[in-house]
Amino acid sequence: MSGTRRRFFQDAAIFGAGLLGMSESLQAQNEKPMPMRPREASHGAHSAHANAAGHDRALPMVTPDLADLPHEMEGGVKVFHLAAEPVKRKIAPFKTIDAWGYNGSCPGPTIQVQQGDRVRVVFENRLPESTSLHWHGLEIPIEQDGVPYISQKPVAPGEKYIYEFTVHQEGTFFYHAHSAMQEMMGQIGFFVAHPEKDYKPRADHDYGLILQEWAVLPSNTVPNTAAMEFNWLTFNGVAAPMTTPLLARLGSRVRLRVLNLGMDHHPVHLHGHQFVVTGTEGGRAPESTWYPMNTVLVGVAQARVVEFEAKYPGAWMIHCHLPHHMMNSMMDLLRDRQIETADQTDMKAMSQMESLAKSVPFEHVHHAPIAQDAEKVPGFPQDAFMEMGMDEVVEKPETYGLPKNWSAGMMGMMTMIRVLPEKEYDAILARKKAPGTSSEHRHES
Ligand SMILES: [Cu+2]
Repeated sequence: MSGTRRRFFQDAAIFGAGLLGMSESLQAQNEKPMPMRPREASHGAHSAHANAAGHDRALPMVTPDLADLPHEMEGGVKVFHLAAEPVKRKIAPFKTIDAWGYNGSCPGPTIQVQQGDRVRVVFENRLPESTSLHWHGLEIPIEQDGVPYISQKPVAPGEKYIYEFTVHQEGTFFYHAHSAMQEMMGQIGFFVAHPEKDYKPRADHDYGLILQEWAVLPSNTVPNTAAMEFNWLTFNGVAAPMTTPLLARLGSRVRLRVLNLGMDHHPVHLHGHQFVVTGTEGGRAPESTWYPMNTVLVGVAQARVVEFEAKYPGAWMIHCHLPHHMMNSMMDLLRDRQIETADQTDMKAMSQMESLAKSVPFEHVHHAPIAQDAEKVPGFPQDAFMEMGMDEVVEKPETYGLPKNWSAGMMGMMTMIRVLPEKEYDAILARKKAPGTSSEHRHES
C-alpha cells in the first residue's frame, strides 16, 4: 500500500470519528431551547449604532476578502481616488490569475457613502487601453454615466477623469467599466449608499459578496474573456476554501448583499435558515413584498439583499447552487490527465488520485474517505477528485474551531456564515485583533 493511499484510510478513520462526535453534539444542541438575543446594539463591537442626534445610523457593510476605499472630505464633498489597473489575484491557494481591477484589488475596493452625500471620484486609467466608470443604478446626470462616446470621451491610458454627483438614493449599487471584456477581466466594485435613517428592522451584521466567473485554462493566468464556459467561480475574488467565513452572533439579524456581474445567473442558497429579500439593485423593497425563501436567483447586473435572523448555531453554507459553480477547476491539478467516466481500473483511479495529491504544492492535503472497492463502481471517481482538505493553507481567525478537514467540502462560489454563541464569537474577534494567535498547528496526522 502506498503512502498516499495509507493516508487516505488514516484520514478516513479520523474523519469518521469526527463526524460521529459532531452529530452527537448537534443533537444535544437541538434539544436545548435556542437562546435569542433581540438586539446586538448593547454589545461592544456594534454599540456605535446611534449617532449623537439619536438617529439610527446604518452599520457599514463588510466585504470579506476586499477592502473599503477610504475618502477625504473637501468642502463637504466625499473625495475618493480610484485607479483602474492590472491586478494579480490569488483566487485559490494554487492559482493566481492576471485580472484587471482597481487600486490593486479585484474586485475593486468597496465604496460606502450616505444617502445625500456629494461624492467626487478622481479616476485614473492605468490600463493599456481606454476605459470609463459607470455607476450602475445611480440616478445621476448623464455626463456622469460613464458610457464611452455616449456620455463622455473614453478615458485614455494615463489620463484622469473626475466624476462628481449627489447620491439621493439608498441601496446596493456598483461601479464597473462599461466595456464587456473589461467587466469579464474583473472591473467591478460595490457602491453602497446607506440610508439617511437606518432600515427597520435594523441589522446587526451587513455583508457583501460579488459573484464572478473566470475562464482560465490550465497553466494559464490570463482569463479568456471571450469564452462561454467558466472553470473558476469566485466570491469577492476568491474561490472556496479561500473565502473568509462570515461571522454572526447567535440571535442577531444578518443582512447579506449579493451582486452579480458575470455571464451566468446564480441561485444563491443559504443553509439552515430562511431569509427575505429586502432589496434589489434598485434599493429597499417594501416589507409587504417580503416572503420566506432560502435560495435567491441573482441575475446578471442585479443585486439582491436578503436578511435573516441567525437563529441556529453552526457553520452554514452560503453558495451558488449550480453544480458546476460548486467546484474549482480540477483541470489545473489533473494537468494532462482526463476525468474518465468509463470503467476505471483500480490502478488507474488510484494513480490519478495520487498524482493529484502530489501535484498540490503544499503539505497536508486530506481526502475524503473512499470505499475499499470504489474502483469497481462504474462512474468512480467523481467528487473524490475534488475533496481535498487544505485547512492549514487557508487558516485565518474566522476559520478557528471549524471541524478538521472542513475545507474539503468548500469549492467554487461558496462561503459560510458561522452563527456563534457569545463566547465563541468573542474568541474569534479576539483572534482577529491579535494576529498570529490563529496559526497554532493543531494537526494530528
Ligand atoms: Cu452560479
